[in-house]
Amino acid sequence: MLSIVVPVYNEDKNILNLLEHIRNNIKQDKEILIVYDFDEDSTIPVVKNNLENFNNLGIKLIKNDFGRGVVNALKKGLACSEGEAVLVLMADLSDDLKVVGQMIKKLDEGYDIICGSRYMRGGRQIGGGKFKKSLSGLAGRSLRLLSRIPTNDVTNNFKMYRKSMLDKISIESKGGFEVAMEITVKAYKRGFKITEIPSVWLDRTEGSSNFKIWKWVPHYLKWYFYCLFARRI
Ligand SMILES: Nc1nc2c(ncn2[C@@H]2O[C@H](COP(=O)(O)OP(=O)(O)O)[C@@H](O)[C@H]2O)c(=O)[nH]1
Ligand SMILES: [Mg+2]
Repeated sequence: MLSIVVPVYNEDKNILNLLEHIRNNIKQDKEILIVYDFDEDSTIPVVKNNLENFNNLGIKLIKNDFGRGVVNALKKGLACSEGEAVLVLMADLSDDLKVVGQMIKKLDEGYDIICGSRYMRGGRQIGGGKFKKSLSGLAGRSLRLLSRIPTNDVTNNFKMYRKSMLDKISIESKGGFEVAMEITVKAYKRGFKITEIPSVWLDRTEGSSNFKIWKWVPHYLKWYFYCLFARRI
């Protein structure tokens, strides 16, 4: 079974499109963990009122009780996943569901992390802040060259993880989306197999971004330097 983890913050305008998209593109046996921070989140009533339209998707609404913020929502979702593989997806339709089949194939070939990659040949990012895009592109490409980690896009959260590998990695991240980078660099240092698949990232058309670039840059830097200088174990 595939566990799909979707952190949500007031995604009432996007969530039904996402569920429709998942139904059309991911045929595998699955559960969808929609992780929200507080009971008033606008996503919740929309999901509840439409459950019968999506009754074979294994939808679970999960309250993040690890503390507010996307880092805790992601940790909660990963912890509650019951599948052999976990796919992290954003609710705002930014991720490229057409490549999920290829990701599963790579998992079957023995890879432990399959990174959706905007910064390899065939991958792209459309829209989104130019500064954030340049910074993550520079970080991803330079880290591959300098540390030989086998992905150009370590910061993308659109990744598939083998659950048995996740169970061996303790997550320390406290900022936000850097958790994907933490898991990937730690897995690399421990000798797990990592690969990437080109994917196209689209900026949201509904709702607004909650990405806190200045707050989170130091957290990303920590894992950047960890990847460069920590010993392989
Ligand atoms: N639970 C939870 N989800 C969040 C939070 N902030 C963002 N998200 C979700 O994370 C995903 C990506 O968020 P977004 O703000 O669009 O980030 P961006 O695409 O990098 O600009 C979406 O599914 C959001 O609903 C948060 O504080 N808590
Ligand atoms: Mg977004």
